[in-house]
Amino acid sequence: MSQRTLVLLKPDAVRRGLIGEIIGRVERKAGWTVSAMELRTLDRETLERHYAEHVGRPFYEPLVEFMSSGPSVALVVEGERVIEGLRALAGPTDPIAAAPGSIRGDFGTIVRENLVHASDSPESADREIKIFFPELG
Ligand code: RTP
Ligand code: MG
Repeated sequence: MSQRTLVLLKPDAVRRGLIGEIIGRVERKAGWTVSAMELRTLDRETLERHYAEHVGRPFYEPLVEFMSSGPSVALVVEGERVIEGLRALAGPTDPIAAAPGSIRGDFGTIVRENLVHASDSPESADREIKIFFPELG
């Protein structure tokens, strides 16, 4: 089933010059295409919507500080089972637990600075795409 997912290349990925490397991995998957893309520094309001489920948790403030510390790249990727596929390509949240071959396993350092975000369900994907690309609603 063809799906859409919202991917963020977080500020650590942009700072470390990994935009091409990460998008290359996405594009090499047969049948997946990038259908929207924008580079911008995310503001608090956008992050509060995006990370609504985490507001009030101990890691929320440091997460927002990090996520607004420089530009991110927001992407919509389309393709067959792309939601599950991009979570697998990213690897587990904690890079220490992420296997080599995954983006977080190959490049991750600490849990907060884990390079990428990918929507975790079709409902999240719809919600998050509206935040970053309202014109795609
Ligand atoms: P994401 O939402 O960014 O795709 O990551 P995820 O689903 O793998 O992880 P999630 O639990 O949604 O956490 C969101 C982001 O918050 C940071 N985090 N820090 N204990 C901590 O310090 C901690 N836990 C989570 C990470 O940047 C994580 O990706
Ligand atoms: Mg998440």
